[in-house]
Amino acid sequence: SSMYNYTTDQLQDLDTKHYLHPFTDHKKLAEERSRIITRADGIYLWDSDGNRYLDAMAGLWCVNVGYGREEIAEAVNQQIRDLPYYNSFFKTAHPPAIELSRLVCSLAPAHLNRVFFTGSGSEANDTVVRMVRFYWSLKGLPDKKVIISRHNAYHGSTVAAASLGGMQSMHAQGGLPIPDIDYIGQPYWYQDGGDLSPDEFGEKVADELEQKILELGVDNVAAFIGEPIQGGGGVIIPPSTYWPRIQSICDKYQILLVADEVICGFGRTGKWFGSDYFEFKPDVMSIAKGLSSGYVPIGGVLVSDEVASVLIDEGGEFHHGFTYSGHPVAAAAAIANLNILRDEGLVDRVDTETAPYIAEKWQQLSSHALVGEARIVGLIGALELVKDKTTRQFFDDRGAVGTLCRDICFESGLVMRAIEDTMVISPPLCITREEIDELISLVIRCLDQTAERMR
Ligand code: PXG
Repeated sequence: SSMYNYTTDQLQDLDTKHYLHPFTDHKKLAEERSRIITRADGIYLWDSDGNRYLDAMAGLWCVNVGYGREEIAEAVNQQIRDLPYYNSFFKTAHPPAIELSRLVCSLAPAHLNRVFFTGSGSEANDTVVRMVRFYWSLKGLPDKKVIISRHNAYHGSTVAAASLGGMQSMHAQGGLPIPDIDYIGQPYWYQDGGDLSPDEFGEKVADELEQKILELGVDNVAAFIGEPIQGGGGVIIPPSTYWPRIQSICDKYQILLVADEVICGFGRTGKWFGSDYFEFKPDVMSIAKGLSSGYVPIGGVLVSDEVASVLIDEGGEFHHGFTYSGHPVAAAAAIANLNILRDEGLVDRVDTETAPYIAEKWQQLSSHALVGEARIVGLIGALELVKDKTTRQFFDDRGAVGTLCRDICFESGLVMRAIEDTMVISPPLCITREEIDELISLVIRCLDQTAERMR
């Protein structure tokens, strides 16, 4: 970007010299060099050489309203002028944090009426760990500490959030998980379902929660946490039997049900929240990403009236908070963003128009030789690239074909993420039918080229 007065080459050199990237092998990156993104509009990105990309990932599953919304720029600009920073510690507050809490609670399920703000989804999940344990200690049950999560879940990268996550590669670095986190299987029918039907498999993996509670002893279990649809794990869309069964097990043993709505929240599924889509009732909900469409970092934790009443009536001070909890500029961005989502009816439009439109075309991709399964809900979808479609057998060198396909996508002007050999999309919710047509034809072209280059 001209603002920085560097050539692409210079930027890539400086990048290699100084910038440590998230989740990156820097030795490899130094050889391949970074793609420098300089601007964006709607669903498109441009790099420093002027190449255009259709961003089918909405950044990192977050730019729900699309790029370039003036209303958010204006709101942020005005807020920086009025009050760029103040905190909510020590009996203070400010209009943007208050208005955002009202607005978020008005959009959330009716029984969730209080929200704690953080700077990210990871901080939200760290907050969840402390909050649910505090909740049970206030109820006189301090042994109820274990939070049950799922293998291959992604809940963030801070110490507690990475512990909640079920990624072995993350646990291996830095001595995680922290104590009192446990895991059950994930509802990944395509990989793990064997001969069971998806619905049978959904019940079977949900029942692992009951077995785990009995194994640990219900007196030791605080909560279950899950993403309504696992995003980073590969867009794992659970069978329809899964969430009702999880809900009934949480009810039966009276443990808290935590929905990590960081990806599914704010319209991704065509409903405001993933728990609305799957019709379950979380006691606690973590949010981030679509809350501000990623324009400015912000996350949060919503709690039910029941949880709030215990924390507030019995809790005294909760020794927890961030300098940037309820940051006024982030709050102003989030308010402008949520007003766009609501006033333009973007969530309904996904539900009634664009999701059905893309779903039909997405399903047709399963006839491609490489594609074992095409699945999609709302505007979050996946393609399983496999060696044998009839036996659901993955490639031996798992991940290689996905990486090849992702690189071909980039070369072709399409951003799709590869999670091993699962190609995923999560485009901005403002995507139009014409843009969906373009997305689908790019995907087909990239699949064809991937198949060709594998030969
Ligand atoms: N929960 C979920 C469900 C997430 O997807 C987080 C928590 C953590 O949020 P922060 O704001 O701390 O990053 C996330 C983040 C990917 C990928 O494509 C996904 C995320 C982040 C980075 C990469 O696998 N999701």
